[in-house]
Amino acid sequence: MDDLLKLKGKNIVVMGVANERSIAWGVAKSLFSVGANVIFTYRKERSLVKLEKLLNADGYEAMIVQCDVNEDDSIHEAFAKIGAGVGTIHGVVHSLAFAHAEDLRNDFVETTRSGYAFAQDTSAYSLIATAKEARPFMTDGGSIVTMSYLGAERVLDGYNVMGVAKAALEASVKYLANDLGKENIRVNAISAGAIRTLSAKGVPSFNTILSQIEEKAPLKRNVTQEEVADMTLAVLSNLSRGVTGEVIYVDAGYHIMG
Ligand code: NAP
Ligand code: 1JT
Repeated sequence: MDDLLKLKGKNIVVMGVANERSIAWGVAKSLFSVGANVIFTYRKERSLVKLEKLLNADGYEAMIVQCDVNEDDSIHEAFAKIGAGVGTIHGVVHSLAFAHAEDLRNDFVETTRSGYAFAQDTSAYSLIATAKEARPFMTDGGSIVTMSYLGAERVLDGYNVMGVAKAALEASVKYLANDLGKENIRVNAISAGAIRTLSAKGVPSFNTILSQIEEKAPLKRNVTQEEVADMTLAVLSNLSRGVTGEVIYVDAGYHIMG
């Protein structure tokens, strides 16, 4: 299996571990299990502390670099450090998003100019900036994967400005895939089902969302961090070498329902 994946010893950058529930941590665990060399980026010091604890507990070693995707210099410096450390980057997992709480609480029509710009900057533009900085080190080709959500294409109560940012993110995946395809760099999104992570914590209706999915999804359940992580592994791996510009759903089939 490891031979089919061709991820052993590959340098994969994972962005967006805040704690053990983060989708990015699930991806990192799957990557460690197939012998990849994982490089982490984090923003808050609190995330660094959590990440170091998680790595120590499982006996993993990894390079860790700070990166605030709201700052061009921070992204540039992070990838310069990673490039200097590992030489070639084979994959990037962009697993981060942010919006102001009031923009998820209020009606969408109340979205402010600054709240809109902030959600777009953090959650969609950050993929473009990341791809631009990773590209010089992706000299063997590779795979860039981001995390999206169904709110990109359907109106889901409360997702609001994040839905519009995810729509921009999914469109950016296609434009990036077109630009970078000639360098054999693939760019895809995973549209994950709802998972109780730190991001979901501030969402008051999250329990209702999870039970609606359980009732309606073809698989009659919600998805797990591990299921999203394993599909991410497939998209990073040689098994998906013919796939780019795609949005792949890991949502127990929920999105097909009317
Ligand atoms: P999470 O654990 O809260 O992860 C979100 C990450 O975003 C955190 O590590 C956070 O880092 C990072 N982040 C936010 N602003 C940043 C910035 N300016 N610079 C760098 N990092 C920043 O939640 P998650 O659910 O795993 O989210 C990961 C991705 O999955 C997001 O794109 C989310 O939209 C997507 N997704 C989640 C679900 C779900 O139901 N959970 C469903 C579909 C898609 P700090 O804490 O250090 O700031
Ligand atoms: C953010 C938050 C990005 C929550 C997110 C997210 N991507 C997925 N979720 C979980 C979620 C949230 C809502 C929802 C369904 C799933 C919160 C902080 C900003 C970034 O409603 C249908 C609101």
